[in-house]
Amino acid sequence: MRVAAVDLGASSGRVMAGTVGPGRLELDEVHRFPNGPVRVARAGGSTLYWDILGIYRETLAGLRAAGDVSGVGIDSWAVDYGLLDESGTLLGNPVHYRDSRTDGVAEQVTKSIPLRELFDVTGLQQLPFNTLYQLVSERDRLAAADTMLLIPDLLNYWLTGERGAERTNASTTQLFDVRSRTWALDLAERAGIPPRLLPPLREPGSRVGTIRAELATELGLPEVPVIAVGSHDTASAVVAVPAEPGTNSAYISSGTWSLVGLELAEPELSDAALAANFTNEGGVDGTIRFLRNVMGLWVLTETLRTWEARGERVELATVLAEAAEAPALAAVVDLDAPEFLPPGDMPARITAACRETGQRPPETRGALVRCIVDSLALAYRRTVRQAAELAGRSVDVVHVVGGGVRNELLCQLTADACGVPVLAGPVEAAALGNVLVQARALGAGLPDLAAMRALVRETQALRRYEPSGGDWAAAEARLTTGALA
Ligand code: ADP
Ligand code: LRH
Repeated sequence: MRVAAVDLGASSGRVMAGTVGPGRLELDEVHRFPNGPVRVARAGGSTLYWDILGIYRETLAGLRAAGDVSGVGIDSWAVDYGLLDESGTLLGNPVHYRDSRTDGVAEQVTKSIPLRELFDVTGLQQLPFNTLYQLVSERDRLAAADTMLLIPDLLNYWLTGERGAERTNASTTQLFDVRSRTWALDLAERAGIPPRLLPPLREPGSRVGTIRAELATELGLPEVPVIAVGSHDTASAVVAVPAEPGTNSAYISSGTWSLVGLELAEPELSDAALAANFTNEGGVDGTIRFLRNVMGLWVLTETLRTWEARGERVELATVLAEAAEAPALAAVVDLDAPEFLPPGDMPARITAACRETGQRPPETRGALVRCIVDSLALAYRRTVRQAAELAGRSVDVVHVVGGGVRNELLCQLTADACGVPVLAGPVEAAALGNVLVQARALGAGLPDLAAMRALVRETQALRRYEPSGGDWAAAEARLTTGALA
């Protein structure tokens, strides 16, 4: 069986043709295009948008390139959305979650809806850009809107004409009840968000509709079903984490963001989980992703962008090789600090963070990249340990999936920092999870997650990294005490 998986990441979008059969799971990358924020001026400032029409155009180009398939599924980054009016017209361009429109909004909302209550209902971590806060930030404009569609649902609507909200991505909005698995309508109303905006929910694996006939004729696309996959990219990525049943594993979905945590059967809603700012997102087959967002390779990407904007030519492979040669744990910063969220001059922010904690800032490009990678591994260590403790589990192996698998230095340092082996791969976990859920929906067997993961283990190249030491506890102490190395 051959299906098309559209996997839209914050740094690139890709369309894969996936082939599934007994003992067979293959991805053929038929189209890839860059993605990222677009800053546009307005009176008194600027707004950071996604290029949603470009994303749609490239999605269509990818679907054409995929050729003959039996199904199409779309996953993307979470939380962002487009608003439609009653006629289905898009009201304004979707705003990027790194835009400053949500500055201070969470603090305002939690004055009337206490954080403990918000967490109890939704199970979500506090991120300034949760859909709830984005909608509150544009409350005055909501009267004109009829429906809010998350990014994959918006593209599905353009492909099929059907409106709905796939459940795994709906669970990232902070407007979704983690226990009843329905929209938290009361909470929406109290926050001033019209409940009519929240469309009917659909399950991963259900059928969204069929590619519209006009598209099929105009572009030569096959008139095939569009399947609701785990449309949150992290939900799809976790489907393809090749965990062995019966092992104690954690996962890190390492791309623009690093999503670090465990798969649970039930949400973990303790005071300690709230205090540690862990999230309970909904996964495929009713699982819970108990994890925390770590700022991720975004900081490295932005660093390269900053250097390039100054006219320096930098290759990722070159600076990573320099970083591997630079002294280990010379300086570390807390990458989860809010100053690393918006686009901007990351080298300057890292220098400032080192000074604030009494550490000598990195002086070469290699040392600066080493600081980022060491700091990322340190954040992984802290988060894996916290997740295990909060869930009352031990962790004997850490699975790393996503683009970060290609960063061998990061994988080795992750094993060192966590003190357990890392199993790295697959790189394209989200696309594989997307393909697997479609294949099951279209009758390819694969009764459960265990069967899907067994197929991933059987067919995908994985690399094992053994822990090799380092004084990570001392490095961790430097984040808070500011003691010199
Ligand atoms: P997203 O889905 O968020 O767009 P990906 O999972 O595609 O992210 O991961 C992108 C990241 O993977 C890049 O930011 C980069 O740091 C890392 N990466 C990709 N290719 C390589 C490579 N060849 N070597 C090292 N790192 C890589
Ligand atoms: C990763 C991701 C993550 C969200 C973020 C906005 O791509 O979906 O799970 O928190 O984007």
